[in-house]
Amino acid sequence: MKKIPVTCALILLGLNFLLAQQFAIPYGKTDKKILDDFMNQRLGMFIHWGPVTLRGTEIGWSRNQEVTQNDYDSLYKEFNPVLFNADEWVKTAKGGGMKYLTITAKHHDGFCLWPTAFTDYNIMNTPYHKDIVGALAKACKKYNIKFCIYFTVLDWYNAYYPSHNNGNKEPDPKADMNQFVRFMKNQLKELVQSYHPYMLWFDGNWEKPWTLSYAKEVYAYLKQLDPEVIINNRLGKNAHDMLNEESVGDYATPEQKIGKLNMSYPWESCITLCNQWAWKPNDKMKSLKQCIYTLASTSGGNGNLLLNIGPMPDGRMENRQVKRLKEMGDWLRKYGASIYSTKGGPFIPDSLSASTRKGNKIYIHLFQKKENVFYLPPIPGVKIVKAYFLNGNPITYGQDRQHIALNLPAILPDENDAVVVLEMDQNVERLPVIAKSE
Ligand code: JFZ
Repeated sequence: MKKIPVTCALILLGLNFLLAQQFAIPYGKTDKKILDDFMNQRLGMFIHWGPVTLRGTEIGWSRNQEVTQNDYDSLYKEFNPVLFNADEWVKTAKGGGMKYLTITAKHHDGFCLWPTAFTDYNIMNTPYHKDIVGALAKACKKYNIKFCIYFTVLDWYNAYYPSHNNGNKEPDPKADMNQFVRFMKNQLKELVQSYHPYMLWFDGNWEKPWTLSYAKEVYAYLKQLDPEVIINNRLGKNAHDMLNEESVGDYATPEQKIGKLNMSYPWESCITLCNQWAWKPNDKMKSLKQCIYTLASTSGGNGNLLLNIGPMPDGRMENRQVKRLKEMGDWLRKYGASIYSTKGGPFIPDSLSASTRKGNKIYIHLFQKKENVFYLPPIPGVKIVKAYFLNGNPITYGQDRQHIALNLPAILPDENDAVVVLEMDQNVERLPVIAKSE
């Protein structure tokens, strides 16, 4: 008789422990299902845009540097991107295989691309006089692309914010952070309620005036406005490429680098197609191979890629960049099964290859051929039952206790990333990660 309650208690204790394990990471409050869905998208388009493109210098950062503060802050009076066409941008994203789009509604320079009621420094006071954020939100809905908003915390233009320049050491005595946070919440409420973003991409969290307690306050405020909105980790104060107890937000944001393989929390690398975030004439552009390598390697590390485009001051995206995205889209239309809705691993990615997996399939992304045989470590207890290139070409293989060996053809069937499918004798999505010894 006594044994039953004890067993019950033990089971309950065990359950509790399991639950506690699962929810032990207090960084975000967004449903796991929503975040899993976000991570299935794998590729999004980042857009950095604003009046600064009239000078071709970096958004926010060139204020008071290459461009004088006065000049920078007056550029909006000339900003008239008459060739802006939201449908075109969104179609470009879609054709590039991108599943979501993130626009800089407000960057560090404080200029707002939507008709905010809380500052005059916005698109309605430019000669263009039309809501850019709204137009993009609408076009995204039309083409089934998830619409997301970039919003900076630090705002060097706003009088309430204590620093008015990059590197301002002395806080403005007239500034008032409590007022600023009120202003920020008002703007965020506007954005959430007018455009219903799928995700909010915060930034500019590193300056002193912004504290962890403000971050928690704003996170809670947003979750009360929309419990489903996804929020990146740049509200909190910890390093961008990490997610831990000190983070506020749902996923990590390594910048200008491919994130490390990580199966335990969501992450998204943000990387520019050219060098500058905002448009720069004749900026160096990444090759198609680099783009595909970057995408396959982020997927291989179990992360997303937010690939940035800087549109021109007249409202168009550069032809060569649009063409590059189209080429990525063409690759994805052939090989998308090895990217979308996959998990990273089980093998740790490197410069030669990355792997992704779904169900009983492992996709090996081969970026280059070094030797005639490509070796992988064996997977304990798991066997290959079939192998072929994703484009249909055959491949022969061997497997024993020491290794998996793929016999490569003279020339790989895709010069950017030839994908080999390994069909395994069981589901491999939860296999532990395996290090490759090079
Ligand atoms: C930030 C922005 O400043 C940048 O303009 C862009 O929007 C990117 C996506 O995010 O990048 C940073 C963040 C921090 C530093 C530099 C760039 N920093 O602390 O030097």
